[in-house]
Amino acid sequence: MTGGRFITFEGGEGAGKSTQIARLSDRLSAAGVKQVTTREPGGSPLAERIRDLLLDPHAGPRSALTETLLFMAARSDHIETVISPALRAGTWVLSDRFADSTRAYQGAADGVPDRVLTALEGIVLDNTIPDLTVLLDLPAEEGLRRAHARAHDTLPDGAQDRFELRDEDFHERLRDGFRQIARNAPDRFIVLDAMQDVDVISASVWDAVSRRFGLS
Ligand code: T5A
Repeated sequence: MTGGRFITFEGGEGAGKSTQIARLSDRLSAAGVKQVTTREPGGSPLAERIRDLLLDPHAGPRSALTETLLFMAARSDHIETVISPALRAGTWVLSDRFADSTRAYQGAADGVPDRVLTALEGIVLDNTIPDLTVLLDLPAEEGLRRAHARAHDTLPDGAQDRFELRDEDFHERLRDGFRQIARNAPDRFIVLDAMQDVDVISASVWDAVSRRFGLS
């Protein structure tokens, strides 16, 4: 096997991506696979600064296109400085969100046309396509409940980011959007029911990863 493998996790708010990435990372380490865990928006120093701006609920109004361009700028730096160098060095990359999130949030849920996203992906991704994407699918209501509960546990003021504050219709469009994206790329995606127990989901993730990449 030459080069690293690129695995992304996608889903709505509170779907359990961070939880599952941590577990997969542990399993891969135990199997002797060198990997880095990263996230979007963010993952590099510049992209983390753009993340702060993107998630700030007080940053003021902006169009979905402007938001898309900011996500793409962060992604471009993340690819150039973190993802591509790691993959070239043979290190696997596990990313909490990637380009499918822009397709779902800014595209399906917020109306940025496919042709715009396709054009921007052509410029920014430079053929950096995940080898496998795990979609954690769950009802919007449950994901928001989990995200709110976690925020109250970890942040003094129970702060919510600007996407968590969007209405329920937005989150339903988002869920449908992710499912459609997965249907359009069945060879790349596995879709898991994120209402299941954490252990059941992590066993399914490991089964998919170990089969696809020939690990035991
Ligand atoms: N965004 C991002 C865009 O709009 N466009 C883009 O292009 C990109 C890249 C990022 C925001 O930016 C948007 C999407 C987001 O709104 P974020 O803070 O990174 O913001 O938010 P999320 O990616 O949604 O991350 P979260 O941390 O909120 O959710 P996770 O990682 O999916 O969930 P996790 O693992 O932290 O779990 C949440 C809670 O649920 C529990 C956990 O213990 C935790 O308390 N949990 C479960 N409970 C029951 N059963 C299970 N199976 C559970 N799994 C986890």
